[in-house]
Amino acid sequence: MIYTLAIGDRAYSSWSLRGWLLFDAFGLPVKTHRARLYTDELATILRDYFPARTAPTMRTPDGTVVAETIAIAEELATRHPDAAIWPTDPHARATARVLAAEMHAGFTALRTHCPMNLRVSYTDCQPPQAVLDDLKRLETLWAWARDTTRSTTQWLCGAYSAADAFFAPVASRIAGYNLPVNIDAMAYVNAHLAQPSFRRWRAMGMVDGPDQDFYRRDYPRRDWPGPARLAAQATQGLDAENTACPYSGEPVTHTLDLNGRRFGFCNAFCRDKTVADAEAWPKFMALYQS
Ligand SMILES: N[C@@H](CCC(=O)N[C@@H](CS)C(=O)NCC(=O)O)C(=O)O
Repeated sequence: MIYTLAIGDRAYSSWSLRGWLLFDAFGLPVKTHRARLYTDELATILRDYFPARTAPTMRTPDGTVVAETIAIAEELATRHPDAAIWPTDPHARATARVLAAEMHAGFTALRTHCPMNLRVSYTDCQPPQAVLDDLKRLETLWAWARDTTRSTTQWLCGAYSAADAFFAPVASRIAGYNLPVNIDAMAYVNAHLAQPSFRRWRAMGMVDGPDQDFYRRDYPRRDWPGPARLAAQATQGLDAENTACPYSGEPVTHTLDLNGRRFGFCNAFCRDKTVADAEAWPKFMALYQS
């Protein structure tokens, strides 16, 4: 038995991203059950997670249901102290908890005006003053955290912690909506865009179902400002360099081309998430570089 996690569309469900990062970024295995938001899928999946009503909700290996992302963080941290989900230093840990709690409860203007959409980036979203105020508060909080914990990493409280996982969707909004923040805050945003677990989630989000109309905006667009993807392309045919899928070991049924070479996978989703961002997937990169 391992953990299971009910999630929404990866491109749009910011709380699901936070919940999943609490596993993937800390080396904890989890099986996801993905529901499409604005359909009855989530309610259907959550019948097995009573009394939860939102994504993410986890079920622990012993069957305990835990909804609310901050509760998931606390429960995983208690059950897996070696994963260092919170910083081990008491001052840094308390600081990280303050940050996660304020993120959990606040930044309503930013969240409302700029709903997370990992599939696009805009040049300008005409942020109202309330959004600019939220951004100033983020600059203040992030600078304070780095200062008070004397963080020497790119993260807020030393090593990547739950506080950073909680801000990953905000970082993606600042990047996606081209929101104005100071140079230190932008460096923190860029650290998130390059963080391996975030890249994996976004790669899956790029191919995880059709676009949702609710998130569509008519702002002018630009390229995603994160690390550039390798120029992989989905293709037909099964004559790949590998006969076994790099992820599952199962026989190849779907292929991609990359730099004149062809690689195979055992299903369309694993092929397509690799096309979306090949460098996000260590098992594929080991094959590519072999
Ligand atoms: N306070 C909750 C918020 C979770 C939440 O609002 N999740 C959204 C998806 S991002 C959801 O489940 N929406 C479906 C609904 O509300 O019916 C948490 O911390 O996990």
